[in-house]
Amino acid sequence: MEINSDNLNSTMNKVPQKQPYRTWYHFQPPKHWMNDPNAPMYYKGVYHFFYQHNPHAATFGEKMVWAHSVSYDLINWIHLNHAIEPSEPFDLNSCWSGSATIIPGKEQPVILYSGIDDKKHQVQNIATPKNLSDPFLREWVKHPQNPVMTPPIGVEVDNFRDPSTAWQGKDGKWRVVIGAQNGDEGKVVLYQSEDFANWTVELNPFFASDNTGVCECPDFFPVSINSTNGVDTSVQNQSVRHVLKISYYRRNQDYYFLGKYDNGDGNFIPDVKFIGTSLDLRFDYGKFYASKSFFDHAKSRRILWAWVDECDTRDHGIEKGWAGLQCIPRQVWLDESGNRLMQWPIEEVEKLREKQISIKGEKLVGGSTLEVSGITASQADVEVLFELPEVENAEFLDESEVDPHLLCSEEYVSRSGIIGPFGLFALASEDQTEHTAIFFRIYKTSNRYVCFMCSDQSRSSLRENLDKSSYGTIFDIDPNQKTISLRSLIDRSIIESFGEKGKICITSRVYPSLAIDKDVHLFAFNNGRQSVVISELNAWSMKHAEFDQDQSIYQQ
Ligand code: DQQ
Repeated sequence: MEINSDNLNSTMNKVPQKQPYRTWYHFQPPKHWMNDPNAPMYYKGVYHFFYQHNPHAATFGEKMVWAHSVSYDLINWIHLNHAIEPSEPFDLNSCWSGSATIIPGKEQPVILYSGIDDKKHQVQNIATPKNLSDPFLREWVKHPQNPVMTPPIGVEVDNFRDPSTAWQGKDGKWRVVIGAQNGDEGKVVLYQSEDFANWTVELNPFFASDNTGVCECPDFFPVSINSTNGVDTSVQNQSVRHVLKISYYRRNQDYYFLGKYDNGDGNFIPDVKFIGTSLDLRFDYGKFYASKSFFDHAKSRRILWAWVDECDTRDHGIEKGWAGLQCIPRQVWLDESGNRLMQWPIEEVEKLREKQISIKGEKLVGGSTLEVSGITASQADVEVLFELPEVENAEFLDESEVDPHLLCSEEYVSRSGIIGPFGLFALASEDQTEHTAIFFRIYKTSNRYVCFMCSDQSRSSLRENLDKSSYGTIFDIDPNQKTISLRSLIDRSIIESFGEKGKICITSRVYPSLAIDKDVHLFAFNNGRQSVVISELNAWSMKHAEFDQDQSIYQQ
């Protein structure tokens, strides 16, 4: 088939023309369903991103493939042919999630992925690039020894999946963790190998928790204690701590555990156990699942991706012709306190910033709103620093009676407190009947000061039949704290918000009916009784990222 700009576009755009919810700079496939990020990696100057994809519909499929895209900057992408598709007895019923490991010395990327085999058992397989001199690594070859791992004793045959990036211990052996379940116990199992092809399972689970369902997509990586730089997955020394991330199937949420990884006995000792309350650490308190990180050695940073699902109905997904997208890749590092991770959108996203507006020293008295005009509010990057009144004046909160998620629900944003709620109304209609409120409210408890951060979607759309849950969490603040910061990446149906320079992240998916395209507005607001000051607000319209299709896709 000869390619020209007309038929390229018509082939790409089988989705309906009017697409108010399709994102401009968040990664999406040209059409149909996507979920987990798979095997993100940087290899010889190119970023590779694979993802779970149903190439036939905007719904999860019975034969999932690994779609593949490449980029030079993690923001503009070229979509390639599928890298891995069901074809062999060991993956005939789907190619599910997995990760990449770059073998040092040989400098060869190896993918470990889960196959759903001809008996519908979950097994682990290897794929390697066919031609290392192709900079885009378009073709992948399945290993002759596949499957290289089958469900071990004590693991259900249909709950054994999602190999992590492997790491090399001080003894030179490779190790990898796999998500699993047995009855009520969700677990992460550890395998070891000397040659990356022959793997043996460790009898004791690497990690286990009750009543969480399968521990999907485990991710295990070191973080520097003294630097925001990332480190390679195999690094083990006194200057790092380790992070184990689990995607808990029953909760549909990602949790992470900081801890000590001692290669002497091969155990990971998390600082705390999973307790199932708001005290458990999460990358993101909103819509964010199956995340996966990789070490970007080009810029010495660790980057995190995650699947951001729809909150709309399945039928609307089918009507739109697509479902699912990815968060903007985030740099992740250990907070100075050593007790939590910080996240920030990669700096490359700022290349999309254009028209900028700034507000400085604007007082927001209780009950006021201020329109932030002059930018394209449907696709924007907004950074705001609020100056707080004395936090000593904050109202009292009895923590034993509060669940942050419940408190952040519908009426909370309009209920006036002393300090807050204050923040942004994003993707708002002119009359504010539709808006998503991202906001803070300060309290004092019996022994400390805390801040609530919420993303309230209850007024995000006049449409019914949407999941309009609100998300929120609580974090400590310094009694001498004078300011608090918020950044929101707004992109038509997604708002990713970063509170306190990336300490707390909340992602929302919303589908306004009035606030679309040119009718989208952005406001700052304060519903607290005490005034807060916008010390500084900078907002930019965001350009469209480029999502191109590799022409070789059409040469078949
Ligand atoms: N999605 C994949 C599985 C994984 C789940 C299938 C997590 O491998 O456990 O698409 O979203």
